[in-house]
This record gives sequence, C-alpha cells and structure tokens, in this order.
Amino acid sequence: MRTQVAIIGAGPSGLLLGALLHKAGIDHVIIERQSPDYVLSRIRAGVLEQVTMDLLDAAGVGARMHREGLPHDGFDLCFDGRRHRIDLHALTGRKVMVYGQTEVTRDLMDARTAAGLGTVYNASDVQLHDFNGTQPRVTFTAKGEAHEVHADFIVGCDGFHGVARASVPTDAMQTFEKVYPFGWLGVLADVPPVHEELIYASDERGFALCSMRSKSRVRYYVQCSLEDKVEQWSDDAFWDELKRRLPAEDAARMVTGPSIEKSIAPLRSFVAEPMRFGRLFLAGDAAHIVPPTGAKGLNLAASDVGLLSHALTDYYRGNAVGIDTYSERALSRIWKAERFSWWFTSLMHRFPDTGAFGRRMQSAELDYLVKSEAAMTAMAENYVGLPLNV
Ligand code: FAS
Ligand code: PHB
Repeated sequence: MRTQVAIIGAGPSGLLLGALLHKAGIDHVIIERQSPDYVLSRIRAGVLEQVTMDLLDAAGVGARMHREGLPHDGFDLCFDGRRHRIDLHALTGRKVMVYGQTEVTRDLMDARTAAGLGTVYNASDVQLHDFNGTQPRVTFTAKGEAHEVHADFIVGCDGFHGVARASVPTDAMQTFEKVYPFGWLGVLADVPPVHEELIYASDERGFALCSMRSKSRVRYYVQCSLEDKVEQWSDDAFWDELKRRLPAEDAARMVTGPSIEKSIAPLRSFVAEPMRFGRLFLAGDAAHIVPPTGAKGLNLAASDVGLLSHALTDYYRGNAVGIDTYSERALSRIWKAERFSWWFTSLMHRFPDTGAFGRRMQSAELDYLVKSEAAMTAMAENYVGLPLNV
C-alpha cells in the first residue's frame, strides 16, 4: 500500500491530524492497535482551549461541541478556608469549553466515517522502518494478514506507551521527566455538578477537583497515594473524601451517586526532544505528558497537530520550512505548558516532603495570586491557552 502520510494511533492526535490532512487533500492512513470502542472507553480530558476549538472547527467537527459543550468564563480556587474565582474572561477576554475528550474523539470518528475514510483498528506488531531515509515504511498485522505501508512521512500519534518514540535510537533523543509522588483518583457519575464552574481545591488532606462533562454528568478527582488500588476505593469512600476536601457549602449541596467509571492516573511531566527524526514526526502524548492539573494534555496534542498539519500541507505545496521548524515551534509551546502544569500541580497538591516551610510557601503564593491582578492574569492566560505560535 502507498500513501503520503502514515499516522500511528487513532486517539485525538491521530484522528485530528487525519481530518486536517483530508481537508488539505493529503492522502493518509491511520493505524490503531485497539478497537474503536476501547479508544472511546478511555475517560480523559475535559477542558478545551480556543486553539483546540478552532482546530476542531477547521477540521469540520466542531458543530456538536458548540451545540453541547459548556463555555466557561472562570473557575474557583479553594484553599486555607478561602474561595476565590479566577475570572478568565475578564482577565483575558477568552473562555474555555468544557467538552469531554471522549466526545471530541467520537466526533472525529464519525466525521471520518462520513467522509468514507477507513481506519485500521486492532492492528498488531506495528513496526516503523527506514524513517531516516526517504522511503519510510510501516508494517503491521491486521485480521491475521501482514501489511506494509510505504509513505512519504510517518507521524507517531501513538501516545506515551506507543511504538513510534520507542523506535527512535536513544542517542538521537533527549528526554526530560518528573514523576509526581501521588496520583489522581477520578470518578465519572451521572449527577448534577456541585457548582456551575470547576472547583480546584487544595486541602490539608490533598488536592481535589470538581469538573463536569455536562449539566448531568460530573468528573471529580481526589489526589491519592500511588500505592492505592482503585478497588480499594468504594464509591462511598470517594464521596466522603471529596466532601472533606471541599468548602462546607459545596460538601452540603453535593449530589452523589454510583460511579460509572473510576480510575487512578499517575502524574508525570515528560518531554522528548526533538519531535522529528528524518521522515518521522511525533505529536501529542507520544512526545510529551503533563500532569492534568492545568488541563493541557489534550490541548497540547491538538496544537502539535495544528502545527504539523500546516507544515505538511506547505510541504506538498513546495515549501519545506514548516516541517523543518515543526519540532522547534511545537516545543516552544510545549515547554510553556509543561511549566504551567508543573507550577499549578506544585501549588495545589500535598507532597510528602512539602514540610511546614513548603506549606507556608504554597499559602503565600496562593494569597499573592488572588490579590494580584497581574498574577491572576498570568495564570488565566496560561489556563485559556497561549497562542499557537508562542
Ligand atoms: P492517546 O494516548 O490518547 O492516543 C494514542 C493512541 O495510539 C491510542 O488509541 C493507542 O491505542 C494507540 N497506540 C498506542 N500504541 C500503538 C501502536 N504500537 N500501534 C498503533 N496504535 C498504538 N489531559 C487533559 O487535558 N486533562 C485530563 O484530565 C487528562 N486526564 C488524563 C487521564 C489519563 C489516565 C491519561 C492517560 C491521560 C489524561 N490526559 C488528560 C491526557 C490525555 O487527554 C492526552 O493528552 C490525550 O489523550 C493525548 O492524545 P493522543 O496524543 O492522541 O494520545
Ligand atoms: C476534566 O474534566 O477531566 C479535567 C478538567 C480540568 C483539569 C483536569 C481534568 O484541570
């Protein structure tokens, strides 16, 4: 089989890249190791930046997001017995859209089907070949048959545990990593949200986040130990712990109910440099991971894909500047989002070695943050998302 771009992975990165390349008339294939149902079953991000919304619109898949998504002007910070609203719109003139990654993925899948574009699901033994030459190949097995795809370029959109980054010689790449000494226990439940906007809470017992997927479905998180197993957390234990970390008025009015999904996610900061190796590019979680505190993971994946789809489109029109500068331009935005996610995580969570002095530093920074318009503006402009080329 011959194509222009072979995409590994049908998560949001791969599907969005496929949609944008299709719009540009660039031939491509997407090769995914899981089933479509499995991809949709993963409960992940919930907040979209304007850059992401614009890219979904450009891909022709933004209609349901605008119809069903929840535009949010701000969020609440709760700490040291206080509550303060960060007014994103007043501070930056922009908003964020609360719309789950599952729905983004579903919209991209549906658009792909409507356009008559196939995706190879349940592919096994996916291997990348000759991407340092001019004729890269991807081999894989699907439905018991061996396949080989010849392409101009390969794009690894296959996430943190994918094959693309693993195919790069270690001496050709530098990685940067910070693993946090705690995880997030997340619960999805069909109950009305406790508040009309998100609540980020820093409590002596740990961090908590009240988010949502709609006005009848919530996504709540509590910081937990990395030794915890999700089976150890009954629904009642989760609700009790969440309420203990929130202001009394929220705990009192919180509607609880059975979890429809419950999982523990480890937190890490990770970046692989560069994001291009000859005819192989990396995008999304294949190249970087952020702790979810700043709601950046999915949005960084989208901005990588936005930069790369423009670069590939320019290449096929005779201009290779975009692909030659992709890695540098993507990493510029990635590192600023890594910093913001690390900063917000460090500010809001309890670390084993925080200590009394460290707690005072967290309290002082939060007190300064909510009393300084300059500090709140800096936080807000990072939260709503920096420009694509920053
Ligand atoms: P993905 O990991 O989503 O997709 C990669 C795809 O490649 C998968 O479908 C995988 O099956 C496939 N693949 C892997 N290896 C392959 C191979 N060898 N061959 C073929 N296909 C292969 N971000 C937020 O902004 N907010 C959050 O709250 C949040 N919570 C998260 C919770 C968890 C548990 C995780 C893991 C991530 C979370 N994220 C969150 C980040 C997440 O949303 C990612 O940023 C987003 O999924 C990135 O999308 P992709 O780059 O497409 O990677
Ligand atoms: C979510 O809705 O899953 C979510 C929202 C904001 C975050 C992290 C996760 O910062």
